[in-house]
Amino acid sequence: MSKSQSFRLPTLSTSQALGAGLAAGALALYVLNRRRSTYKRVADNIPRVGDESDEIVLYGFDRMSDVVASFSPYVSKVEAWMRFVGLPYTKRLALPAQAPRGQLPFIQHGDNAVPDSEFIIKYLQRTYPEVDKPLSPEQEALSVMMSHFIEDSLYYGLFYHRWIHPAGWESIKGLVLASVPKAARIPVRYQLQASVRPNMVTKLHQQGLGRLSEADINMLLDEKLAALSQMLGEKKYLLGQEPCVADATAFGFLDNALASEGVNPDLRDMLSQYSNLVAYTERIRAAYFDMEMRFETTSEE
Ligand SMILES: N[C@@H](CCC(=O)N[C@@H](CS)C(=O)NCC(=O)O)C(=O)O
Repeated sequence: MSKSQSFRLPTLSTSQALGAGLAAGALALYVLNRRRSTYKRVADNIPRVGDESDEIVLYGFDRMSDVVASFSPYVSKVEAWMRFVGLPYTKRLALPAQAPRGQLPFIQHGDNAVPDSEFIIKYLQRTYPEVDKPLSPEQEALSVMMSHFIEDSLYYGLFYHRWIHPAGWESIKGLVLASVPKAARIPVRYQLQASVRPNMVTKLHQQGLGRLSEADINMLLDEKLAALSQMLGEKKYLLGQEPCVADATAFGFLDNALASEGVNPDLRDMLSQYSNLVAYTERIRAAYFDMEMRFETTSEE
């Protein structure tokens, strides 16, 4: 065969090339979407109100160490709020896969399973309207804004130090492994390494913070801690003498971050500069978490 007769790719017209490109793109999108279809929108509404005679059972992670309410700041938030208003509950240990929408916390109240800290608190406020002290419309607005500032913004700086920063990751991994039975450590270690950590990295990347340098992440985090510290000032709670939902949120996240273990020391140093936030967290812990009698923790069904 002479060189001039050797195999040559057939040439495509511009419209054929465009069509083939579009078809390949559509196929790639279809395959990617199928692979990422873990996101499920649930059609049913979360229950809004229950029967006040039912027992409240809170499902969440266990305590992270002897001083911290839970591995999950959202679980601590719900626990703190129920303790602020004096609602007795039983806490049972659970994993996210057991939750109605795959996340902890959730409560079981009679026939109602209620997920998501925000929905749980609203549901309990409606079911037990007498327990919570009413706030003025302006205070209510401030409480909503501060809660979301903490959960949706400040949280991601803390998240970086817990899950992404190498020192934080080593500590949290050790704590998680120490909290599971010995026989489960090898599969849990594998799960942490192969799935949990990569998911955390992706989550922070998609949120945006994961694309910044550590110095930039710390600068933003420090600014937010300073803002929260200013909002608290010398007051007992964020809105004055009585704790509100925003205090439950602040406690959940600060307590989790101030844990003596499982925390990157750089973060603890940053937090310790805000002495009013540290004292506030310790005050809430002492006032509401040092008594266990009415708040039974059990891992049994
Ligand atoms: N918006 C939810 C967030 C709860 C949440 O992120 N829970 C985490 C534990 S801290 C979880 O269960 N994650 C498992 C997952 O998302 O797969 C709430 O306020 O309760």
